[in-house]
Amino acid sequence: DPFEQDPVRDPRLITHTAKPRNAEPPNEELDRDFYTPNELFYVRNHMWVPVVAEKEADSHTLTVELPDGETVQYSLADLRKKFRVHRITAVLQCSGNRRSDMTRHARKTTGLQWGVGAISNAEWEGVRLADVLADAGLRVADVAGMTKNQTSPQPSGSSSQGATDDDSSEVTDPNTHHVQFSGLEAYGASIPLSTAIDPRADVLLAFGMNGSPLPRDHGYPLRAVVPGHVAARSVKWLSRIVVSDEESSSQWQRRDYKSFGPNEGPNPDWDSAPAIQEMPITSAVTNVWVGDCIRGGRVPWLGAGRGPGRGAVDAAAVEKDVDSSTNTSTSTTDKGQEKDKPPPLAEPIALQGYAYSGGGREICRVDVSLDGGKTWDQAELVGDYAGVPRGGGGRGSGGSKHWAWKRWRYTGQLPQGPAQCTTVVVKATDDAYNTQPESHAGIYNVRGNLATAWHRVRVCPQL
Ligand code: MTE
Ligand code: MO
Repeated sequence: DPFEQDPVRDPRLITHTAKPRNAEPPNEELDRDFYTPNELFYVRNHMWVPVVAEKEADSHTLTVELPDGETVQYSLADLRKKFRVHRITAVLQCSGNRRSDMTRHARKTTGLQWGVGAISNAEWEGVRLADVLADAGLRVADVAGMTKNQTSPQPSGSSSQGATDDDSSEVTDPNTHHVQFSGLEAYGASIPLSTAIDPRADVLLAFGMNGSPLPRDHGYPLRAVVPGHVAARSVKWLSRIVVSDEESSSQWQRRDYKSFGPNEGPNPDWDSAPAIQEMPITSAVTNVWVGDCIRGGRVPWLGAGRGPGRGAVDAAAVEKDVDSSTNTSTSTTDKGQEKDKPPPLAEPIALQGYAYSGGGREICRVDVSLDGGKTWDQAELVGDYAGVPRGGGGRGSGGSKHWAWKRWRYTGQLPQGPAQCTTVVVKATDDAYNTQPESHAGIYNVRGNLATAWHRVRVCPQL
């Protein structure tokens, strides 16, 4: 049993499959903090977890192969010693995040039926892939082929291990090449070379996560972290990097992580679609409180002195207006029962969730509807991501672009009306004015990738 040595998992994680282990944090833990705690970070494994003993970690070897076939090896200790260490706060999100929504609202999809938790946010510590490739001897001319340039400055004190100009390997156009990553258990994927060498793309070879060594489930002792990209490219247990004029030949590059038209069926022309790289925009409601839950102080950020968002109803005013109401519980499924009872009084409602866009695009606005999308209001964006530019150092420094999620909060009043249940909807907009599609039907694909439609949650206060 190759899974025998898999690590023990936090019991709070919701398990989709045990072997290989695939699990997501429960909604109430998912975005409790800006940084997802390591033991609650979602886990997506295609195979077993390779065993690297602690005492062998420093000698874990990364092999870098250049287009001319030359190889250079770095131990983990070499990486730490030779290169400047960077800390980047970035989300990882599986292309299957929210797939169960697509299944529920459109049609059957194949693959793990993730809820809204195949996404997490962490501060990653590691060295820049661009620095390592340059040190290994990769030289990349600019796209026009005019200048021959090092991809990034050599770190000071660079040892003789790195390549000299004589044994460097030149690529003339970074757009025609790829950087392939392989993990110890045979998983593999690739990214374009142009991303790998872009210092503003912040691609890391990471050994630290939220101030600790990488946990085994997340790639101990070394993984790629490709911010803003589908997490399938952030290869764990990284052991080999190949710079090539071809993408990784793995099924995860050539088939699984692609998306097709709603009509294209289970056997599309795989080569006709590009591999998913930068992620589209998405958002989700993670927590809903109604009525007495709010009055009873169960909303962590109400009463902690944080005001409601733009356009939202002040919590105290809400309380006064609905003092006589006895409504209490909520349901975050859309299977609420319609009961034959008189219309409820307006209830205060509090919501929280996350929004995220790929490619480093910043979330600028989160729209919330309490009536299924007829009327809208804006949520408050939590100010825990300052977007401090590179070099700021420390937690929250974020990196060159907006790689983290934005958490959002909303307080309002449920609409009064004959229906007891209502549908809460959330959608986000990024700095390129990308926003989410209204329905899953229009973006349906058999594999259920990129299920980014408006997130709808049925809320049924019970009398
Ligand atoms: N790397 C290896 N070596 N093996 C894997 O199975 N899964 C990929 C990626 N890297 C995978 C891998 C996928 S599809 C995802 S979504 C992320 O790892 C999940 O990373 P996490 O488990 O740290 O959240
Ligand atoms: Mo994934």
